[in-house]
Amino acid sequence: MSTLKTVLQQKIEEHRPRTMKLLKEHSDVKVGEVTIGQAIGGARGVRCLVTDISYLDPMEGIRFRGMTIPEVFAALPKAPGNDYPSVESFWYFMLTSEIPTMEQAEEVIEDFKGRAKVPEYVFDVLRSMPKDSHPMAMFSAAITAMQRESVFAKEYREGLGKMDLWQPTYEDACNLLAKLPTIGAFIYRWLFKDEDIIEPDYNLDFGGNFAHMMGIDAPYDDVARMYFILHSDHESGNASAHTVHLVASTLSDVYYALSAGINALAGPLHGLANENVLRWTQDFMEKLGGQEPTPEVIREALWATLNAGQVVPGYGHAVLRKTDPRYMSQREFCLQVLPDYPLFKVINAIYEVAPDVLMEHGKAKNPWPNVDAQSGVIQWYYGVTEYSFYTVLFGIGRAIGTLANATWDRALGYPLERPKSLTTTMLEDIAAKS
Ligand code: HAX
Repeated sequence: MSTLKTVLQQKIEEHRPRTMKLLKEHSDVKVGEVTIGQAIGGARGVRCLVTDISYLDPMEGIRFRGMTIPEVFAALPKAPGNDYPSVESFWYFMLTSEIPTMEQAEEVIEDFKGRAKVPEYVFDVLRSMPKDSHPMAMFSAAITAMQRESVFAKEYREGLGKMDLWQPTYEDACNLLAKLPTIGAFIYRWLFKDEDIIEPDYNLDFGGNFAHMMGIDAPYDDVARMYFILHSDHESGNASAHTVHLVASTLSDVYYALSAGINALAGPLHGLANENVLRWTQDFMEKLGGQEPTPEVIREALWATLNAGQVVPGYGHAVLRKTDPRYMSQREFCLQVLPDYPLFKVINAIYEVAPDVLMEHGKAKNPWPNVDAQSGVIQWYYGVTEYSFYTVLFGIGRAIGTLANATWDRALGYPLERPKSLTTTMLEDIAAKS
């Protein structure tokens, strides 16, 4: 067994008694109460999910395994010449909460190379889809198509017991994750580069191979590592993570569960916001026709969007109440690498104005930018200007967190998710008695 799987098994065995004790001795202890506003309003703030892999504080932002984004980037091992850690070392960390040594990270990189080959039929499925298919529909279809590869589905059919289900889930998770860069890059080259596919180079790590198959030189490999890690996880309640958790709780394997999560990510209120930020900004710049994007002109454009009943993409959040540290991390990258890039300047100029406009508008509880407001600029700078592809990049990253969570869900024997619904009349009765 690999070092990662052995350490994971130890961690699981240490953790299980904690969950069992809580369930056995404290099942009736209340964590909170649900209001009528929450029942109708998308369960905002209802505390009914458990994960130890990441936690989102409204004011501080995300912590992965207890560490902030800068701490994670600083602590994980990096290959010589790279500024960002490998996705594989991050995968080790997310699964085990331990910072791997360089050797342990290398072992995962080698392990992934053996799992990375995408079956030929997946490309046939993608090639058969119309060229105006959205890249996210293609990404989701490719993942679903591979369900026949599931070790979990096979071993479950053969009668594997509940407490061992994490093992084939782990195998599926590694097999699936290792293939995603190839699938993503294939979709990109197929749709946008005249089908000029670049074969994988299995000497490279996850991020390096992705950059190679995209056909983009260094430092895009580091950009890819940064991007995938930043987008990996945002605790369990966001729509994509929650969807993966929900679907996997039926003991659907992670091929079904991740493709469902990708479908959730494809919504404009969620991951598609990164596409819409660029669409909005490009439309805006086109309308400017070379005119300087002064604060006044930006204000007008933002108000035009709000007055049309639309949301300003890239701003607001269901949990965060300050600027997203994932936004800040990417902004710092831009300030270092591309401070004078015109698109960055426009995005920055919007950042100077949009929070005030949203506060004046008075609806959004959080007027600050989220991860999606900044990510497209970096892609655009490196030549990935086809913004309908951006959410696929997010999806590859999001797979890391959701697949780690699905593995732990099975390890801890979490049951089928099944909240209870009430009727409107019941709520009216409850309200009348309050
Ligand atoms: N522009 C305009 N109005 C906004 C807004 C924005 N950026 N953000 C919130 N609002 C509005 C909501 O639409 C809502 O209006 P109604 O009362 O008319 O329904 C009101 O403000 C209150 O919403 P909220 O409580 O502040 O926010 P929610 O938890 O309901 O929604 C969203 C959170 C992220 C969906 C929301 O802020 C939004 O639509 N933002 C723009 C889209 C976006 O950037 N999404 C990506 C979020 C990050 C992410 O998940 N990435 O994948």
